[in-house]
Amino acid sequence: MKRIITIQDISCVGKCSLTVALPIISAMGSECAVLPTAVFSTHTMFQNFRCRDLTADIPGIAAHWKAEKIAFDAIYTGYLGSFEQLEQISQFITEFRTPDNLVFIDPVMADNGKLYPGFTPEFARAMAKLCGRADVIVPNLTEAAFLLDRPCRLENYDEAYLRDLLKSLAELGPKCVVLTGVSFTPGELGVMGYDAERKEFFSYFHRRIDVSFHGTGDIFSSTALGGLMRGLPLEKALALAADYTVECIDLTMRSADHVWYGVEFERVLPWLVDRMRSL
Ligand code: PXL
Repeated sequence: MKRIITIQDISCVGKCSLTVALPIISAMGSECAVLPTAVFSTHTMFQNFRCRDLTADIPGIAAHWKAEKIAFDAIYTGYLGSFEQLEQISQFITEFRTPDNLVFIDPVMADNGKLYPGFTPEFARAMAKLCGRADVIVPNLTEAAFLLDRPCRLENYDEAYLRDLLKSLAELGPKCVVLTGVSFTPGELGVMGYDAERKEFFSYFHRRIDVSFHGTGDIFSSTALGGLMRGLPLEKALALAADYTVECIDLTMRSADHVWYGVEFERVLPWLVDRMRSL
C-alpha cells in the first residue's frame, strides 16, 4: 500500500486542507499520514478564526519519523503559514526524498486575483523556491502570477499566454506544472499542464459551473495525488480530479441545505471510488 505524507493545516471546520485530504486519499486506497502545520478553528474565509501555529513541533516529528525509518511514497504539501515552515518543508524534502517518491506541491495562497489573508508577495517568492523542489506543482492562475511576481490575468488570455506561463513556472525547477482553473470558452473550465522533461503540453476541459467554493483546490489536489498513487498517468489523474471536483460542486448546488464554506464532497466519494475502479 502506498503511503502519502500530507503537510498542511487542519481547519477544524471548513471542508478544506486535512479534513478533505484524509478522507479522499483514504477512500482512494492510499495511507494518508499527516503533518499538521497549524490548527485553525475554521479556514480563513470565516471572521475571527483562531489559530495555533505548530511550526515549533515540526522538526521533532520529522526527527522521530527518521529515527523510526518511516518512508513515504509521496510528499504532498498544501497551505503553509510562514517562511520558517517553507524552510522546514524544504529540509523535510531533503531528508525524505528517495529516488522513487513523488513531491507534489500545491502552493495554496491565493485565488480570484488576491492573496489569502496573511500572505504577502514575499511569501509567494519563497513559495516559488519550494516549488523548485517538486515533481508536480498545481497552482491556480492567481497563484501562478504571484509565484512569478507578474500581474495576474484571469481572463482574455490565449493558449500562447498559458504556454508561456507554464514554461516560466517550469523554470522554477519542478518537473511538471499544472495550471488549474483555465478557460478559453465560456462554458468550459479545466487544467493545462506542461511536462518539462518531455517538453509536452496537455490539457483537460470540462463543463463550467459558475460558482466558487472554498476547499475545491484541496479536493482537486488530493484526488490527483490519490490517482497518481494508484498508478494513473498524470493526465488521467488530473482528469479524474477535475471530474470529481465538478461532481462535488454540482451535487452541492443541488443540495438545499448546503453550507457556504465548502462542498459536499463526502456524498460523491462512492462515485469517485467507482470511477477509479473503471480506469
Ligand atoms: O483551501 C485552502 C485553505 C487551507 N487552509 C486554510 C485556508 C484555506 C483557504 O482559504 O484558509 C486555513
